[in-house]
Amino acid sequence: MLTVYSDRHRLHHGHAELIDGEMKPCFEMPSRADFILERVRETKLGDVIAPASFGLDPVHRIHDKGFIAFLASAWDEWSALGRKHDALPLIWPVRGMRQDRVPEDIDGKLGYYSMDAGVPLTAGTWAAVSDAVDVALTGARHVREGARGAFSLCRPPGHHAAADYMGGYCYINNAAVAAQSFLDAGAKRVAVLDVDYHHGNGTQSIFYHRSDVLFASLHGDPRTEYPFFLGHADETGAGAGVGYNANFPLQPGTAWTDYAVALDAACARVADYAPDALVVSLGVDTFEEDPISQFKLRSADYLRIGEAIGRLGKPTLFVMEGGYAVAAIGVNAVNVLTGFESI
Ligand code: Q9C
Ligand code: ZN
Repeated sequence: MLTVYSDRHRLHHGHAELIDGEMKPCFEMPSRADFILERVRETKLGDVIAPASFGLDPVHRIHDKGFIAFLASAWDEWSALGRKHDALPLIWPVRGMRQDRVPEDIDGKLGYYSMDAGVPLTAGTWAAVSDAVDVALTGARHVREGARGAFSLCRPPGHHAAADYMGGYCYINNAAVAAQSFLDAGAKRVAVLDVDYHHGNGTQSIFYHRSDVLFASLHGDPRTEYPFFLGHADETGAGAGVGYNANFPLQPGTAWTDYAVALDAACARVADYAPDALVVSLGVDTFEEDPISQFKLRSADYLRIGEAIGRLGKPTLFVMEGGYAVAAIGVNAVNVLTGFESI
């Protein structure tokens, strides 16, 4: 299987995040991609290529133009004030506050265009996130051209980013942009299967009112897990999208036996939908040693996930999302891909 990778991911390296009441080094760090790439090479998964440039048109098919312009200029606006640390939001327009006026000040814009403070903007963030979406689009093109599968080694991840906000380490929704690119090239239906530990609130919200993208997700139950405010089982789509959103919230401590039942159910939904292409939001933060997550999957279980996806028999693009047990992230992510290829 081909891997698409850009070294420019390392231009994004946030300094610290707020966790358990302390500023700690960001869990979403450049070495994550390094370990995955190393494992891709070690296992001889296939060629590794650099992304092509697609420009912003495919990004604007999913994201608000004002939001993307904000991502591109935020660091300059922040650093022009003489600020040296990462840009971080500190106020949000919650219940009853105005959502219809975009502030002119950078502190206001940071809050307007974010859902949490897990998204440091640095001097290199825009370069990294704009390359990550090209990584996703290049993998999608490869699948459109006939590959059975491709791996877009995106960093930073994307599934928490919605049309007009960032959050949860995510800026541009790489998987959603890739899914749309299949539709724009003639696909009638695309499924997104999200196996990251966290609910893909961004992807869900982007496609919630649409029937041309099925979103199916397995994740920690939002009653007790981030992102808390989306990801419940009763979210099944709205308007034209009714019936095209499927959430499988799972309890803390979930190990393979229970996970496999939900995975089979999610895969059955994908199979029923009969998509022309499948995008997998591939997070491996379901691992038992993940430092911020509560599932108990083991490395060998990722082979089984890949096999289940392979049995769907669809042209499949894997888009890297989360996974913070850095030493094991390469083995776990590549196990999904080799499991897929074994079918
Ligand atoms: N107590 C992705 O996996 N913070 N994002 C969680 C844990 C945010 C994860 C706090 C986690 C975001 C792509
Ligand atoms: Zn995650």
